Amino acid sequence: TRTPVNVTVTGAAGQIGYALLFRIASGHLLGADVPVKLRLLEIPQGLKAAEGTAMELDDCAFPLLRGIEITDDPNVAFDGANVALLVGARPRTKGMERGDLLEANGGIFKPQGKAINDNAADDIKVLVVGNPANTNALIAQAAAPDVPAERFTAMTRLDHNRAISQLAAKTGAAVSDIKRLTIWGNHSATQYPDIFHAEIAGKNAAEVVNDQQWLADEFIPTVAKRGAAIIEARGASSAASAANAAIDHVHTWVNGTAEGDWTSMGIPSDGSYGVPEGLISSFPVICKDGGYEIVQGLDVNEFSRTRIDASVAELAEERDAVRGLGLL
Ligand code: NAX
Repeated sequence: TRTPVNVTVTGAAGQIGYALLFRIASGHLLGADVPVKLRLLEIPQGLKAAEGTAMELDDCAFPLLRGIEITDDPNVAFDGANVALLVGARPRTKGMERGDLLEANGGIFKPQGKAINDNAADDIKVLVVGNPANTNALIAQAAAPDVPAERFTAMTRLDHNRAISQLAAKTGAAVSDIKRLTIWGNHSATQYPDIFHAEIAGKNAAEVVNDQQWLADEFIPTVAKRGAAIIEARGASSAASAANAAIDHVHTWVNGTAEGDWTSMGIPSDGSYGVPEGLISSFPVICKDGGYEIVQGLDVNEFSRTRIDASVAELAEERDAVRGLGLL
């Protein structure tokens, strides 16, 4: 029998946490044969609700769930962690400037990065979901000098999945026929969903679509502003789809991308495609044997170059702002 994998979830009492924990416990994160132990990190005000969620997890009698621990201490939460899903973050509230938002989140992700550095297992894999996800991941990564930088990743898989769904709807293709889509840059309104290398049932997606105006005026803004559209319709931000994307991200990282396909992950740049080294930016990646590699050699056309550069410039600005706040 396998030793359980320790999975830490922060913001466990939040709405994404509620959609996420049951799928982790039922085996969707790591695999149907992998037992898990859950560690839930919350702030003191969230502990009681997290306990309620833990009671419900117990009531599911999940065969793979080998324990649940709830704490407000990051050192306890990340002790021996193999996978960490950093979901809890400080949302932007009325009157808050961007600098205030980055500072408030620095106050969360810097100590969590240090706690991961000091306590996590050697094979720790970190996914940051809490926004601004790329820059929060950068702050946590910088606070964890003993952990290889590439273990810190930010979630753009929801954007990736949204883009696949929009492309399928436009072309009438099955979702499962769409491969090699890429999200570049920041998980923000500047992100660039790229279909020029994507395939639909083996044919080039941009050629199948053959409609540059739809691409520029509908597809890209629809994907980039989908979060706001969900809030408008639902009265609350994306939760189940975000949890689903977090599951997909880690499952792919651990178990690999399918042959002939790739995925999108926010990862520390190695300088590929002109993205400054160290920025946590979304790239096309192939996952294999528990690691990942950036897909190399893609031809980036003018249309794509402008958009990738704009999103990467925003990431560099965010990095400079948090550096100015002493968070890096
Ligand atoms: P909620 O406000 O429902 O839940 C957040 C939870 O985090 C709360 O229970 C809160 O008590 C807890 N928390 C706050 N600070 C904490 C800390 N220091 N340690 C541990 N827990 C802490 O938000 P929810 O809807 O679950 O969203 C969570 C985050 O995901 C937000 O930052 C949101 O912006 C972000 N999202 C990111 C997405 C992505 O694609 N990367 C998409 C969905 C989502 O918007």
